[in-house]
Amino acid sequence: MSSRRGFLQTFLAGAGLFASTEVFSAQEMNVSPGMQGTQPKRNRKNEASDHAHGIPLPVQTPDIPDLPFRMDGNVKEFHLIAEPVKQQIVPGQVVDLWGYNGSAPGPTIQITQGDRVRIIVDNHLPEPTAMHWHGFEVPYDMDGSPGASQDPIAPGGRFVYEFTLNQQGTYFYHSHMAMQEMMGMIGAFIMHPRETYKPRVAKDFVVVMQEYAILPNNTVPNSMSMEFNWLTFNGKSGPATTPLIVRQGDRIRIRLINLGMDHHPIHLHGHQFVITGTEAGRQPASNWGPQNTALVGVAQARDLEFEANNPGDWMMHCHMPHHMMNHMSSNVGPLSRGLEMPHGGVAMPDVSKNANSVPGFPQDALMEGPMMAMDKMMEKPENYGLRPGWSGFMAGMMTFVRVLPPGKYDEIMELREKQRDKRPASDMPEMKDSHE
Ligand SMILES: [Cu+2]
Repeated sequence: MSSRRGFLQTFLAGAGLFASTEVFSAQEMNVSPGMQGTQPKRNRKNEASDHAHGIPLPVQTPDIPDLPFRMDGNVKEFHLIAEPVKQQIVPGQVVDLWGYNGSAPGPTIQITQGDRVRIIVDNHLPEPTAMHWHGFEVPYDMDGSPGASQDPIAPGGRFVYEFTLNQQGTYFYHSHMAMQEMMGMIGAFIMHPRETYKPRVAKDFVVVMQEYAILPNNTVPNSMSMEFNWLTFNGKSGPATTPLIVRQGDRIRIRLINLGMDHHPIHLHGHQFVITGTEAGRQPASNWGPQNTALVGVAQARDLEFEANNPGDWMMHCHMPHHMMNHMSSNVGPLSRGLEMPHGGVAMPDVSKNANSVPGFPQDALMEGPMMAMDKMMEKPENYGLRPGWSGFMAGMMTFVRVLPPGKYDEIMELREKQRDKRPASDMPEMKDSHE
């Protein structure tokens, strides 16, 4: 009966008729209590309404849902389930990760400074876990350090965390079992300030960075590896990352979060930005110097802000060369010359006749370019109007910040609205837009 209620609620939400802040816990969403790693049926309605109360401008996490909550008196109650997930990184590449509530990274949590928060954590993994609240000033017994502040949560077990949060900024939660981190177990935890930051921004985005080493014909990351071949923004690699859509002239915030083995220098084309916050919250304006590349170290966060005054489909990407590729393998060198493409195409029609006699060839010829383009498969409102063939040149930690003149911006927003009505709520990507 609860699942029917959930369906009805989803349906009504999709039709824009459901305005209550009450939402369903994962349990009410018909989650299997077993440990088979089944994903909860996600209640992916437009989460923006959940946050209308008390959060003037909720963040958007492209490709990742928000975690719903319910109010229990004055306590905001969330429910996280640690579990194996099947994550589609790009079309055709579904991998076995560990995450929360069906995704890796897990859903984004949003609260307001001063909130009393309860987070029920269920462990549906086959081994113990513990949830750490990274950088939170909470009582010691709520810290989630296994063996120190608490016993690990046994398989099938539960731990209920509860605390009052007086901080503000870009935070995250993650498993405090090291190898589980490398399987995907992190999620964004945004603490909105009591008083809105100034200058105000029109849009606020979250991008979580992760990396996996997955050998050909495998679906499970090798968590011991130091060489990664799948690099993701919010669980997707280019060209499957969903662009950030912004209106020309608006001030924009992008919150970058990194948990992995590598540091990521994130570069934005066409704009200078300032870093207004770190993993420890808002920084004083006296620290804000102009930059166009933010080095986000392991376990760090950086908030970027900029005036989106330069129209274009600007790339935003990690600048580590190996982090701008998909499925990187050793295909540089003589062995790869003249190989047939795996999807049946003829290799490299667009290289020079004497290519094979040039030392160092091939480098990017096999990995990038028109032959690798899959624009058609990437069709979604956010990609509408990109230059034909664009998808052949996006890989790894790459996305677009599309700074659009008002007319074009409105067009894409309309497309998103239409698609929101059409698609079943269960496979709707995050489509909320709080600008309007
Ligand atoms: Cu990187």
